[in-house]
Amino acid sequence: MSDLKTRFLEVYSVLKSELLNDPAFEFTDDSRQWVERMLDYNVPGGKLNRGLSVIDSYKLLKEGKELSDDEIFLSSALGWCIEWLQAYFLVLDDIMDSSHTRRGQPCWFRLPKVGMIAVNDGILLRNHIPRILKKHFRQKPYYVDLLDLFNEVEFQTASGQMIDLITTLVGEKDLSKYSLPIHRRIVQYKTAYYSFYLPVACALLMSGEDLEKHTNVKDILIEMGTYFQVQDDYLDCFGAPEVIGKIGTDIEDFKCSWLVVKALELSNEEQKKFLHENYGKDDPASVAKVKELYNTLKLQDVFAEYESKSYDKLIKFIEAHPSQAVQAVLKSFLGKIYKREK
Ligand code: DMA
Ligand code: MG
Ligand code: MG
Ligand code: MG
Repeated sequence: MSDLKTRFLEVYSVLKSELLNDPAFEFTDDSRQWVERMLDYNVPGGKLNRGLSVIDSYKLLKEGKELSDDEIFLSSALGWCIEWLQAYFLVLDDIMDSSHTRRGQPCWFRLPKVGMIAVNDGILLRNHIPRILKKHFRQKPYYVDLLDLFNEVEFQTASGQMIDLITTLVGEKDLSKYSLPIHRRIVQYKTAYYSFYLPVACALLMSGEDLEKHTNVKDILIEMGTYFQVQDDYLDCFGAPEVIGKIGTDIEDFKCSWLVVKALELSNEEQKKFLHENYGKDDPASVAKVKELYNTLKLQDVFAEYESKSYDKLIKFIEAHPSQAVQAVLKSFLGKIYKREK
């Protein structure tokens, strides 16, 4: 494991133990154990890309200068706030998407002892973020901006989740309303802001930058986040569950996935009818039929082409940016996700 990742994980232990001894609540042994198990189950088990990229980005913004212990701790703490935000959204997302597994284990709400307590655990995860920020950033000149940033991005993400969910309303299942612009709107809000803009924005604030001056960086990151969620949609169907750690449910859930939008674009009338008949049904035979059509339409090739085109487009965008340090941040981010399999 890289040194930075080891340090990052050490910061998790520190933050966890602070939260488990938060004087604002009188913990009992039972409640402390519950929160500890809930955190360990939901917060650190992912790829940690979002969290680690705060430290990476901060380092690149400092033009490679060695970071002090304090700077490593603070950028890691911000990274963990994003991982906490992600854990909060995922715990609730898995309930709403009726998912079964996440990060190679059953979804939290699927554990017999947990069930709908997971809803409150999600709320608790969300509440831990301002606790962490207050403890470690209260005296910083950028504290208010940090709080504001997390609030803005959370609002955008929750709104994205809302449009993701209301497009699939039972009783109004109508594939003909699905299109690329609708897909784009959903994924920008539900994924791109918190996964791509937020880590870099945290690093910029820590470096003393004014976020208002970096709208072009934001635009590039939103574009990158859109590409990332198209990959997620692709992997939901074509990824290996043992590699991505989750079993796809987009077809069953009638999601406005990039794949179904492309399938609709490429289908003839007969294939469209077939898709209307089988998409959004929670039975394995219908799911298999949809996947069969995806194969007939060669969606894997269509995706491969989209992927390389997106990459070229993003590189061009990035290279048009005036700052070499910012270019390095963005390229490092893109390098981590290009052709990802998980
Ligand atoms: C999830 O989109 C977005 C958020 C904000 C959690 P998704 O349901 O496609 O994610 P996953 O495939 O990981 O369940
Ligand atoms: Mg989901
Ligand atoms: Mg979802
Ligand atoms: Mg998905």
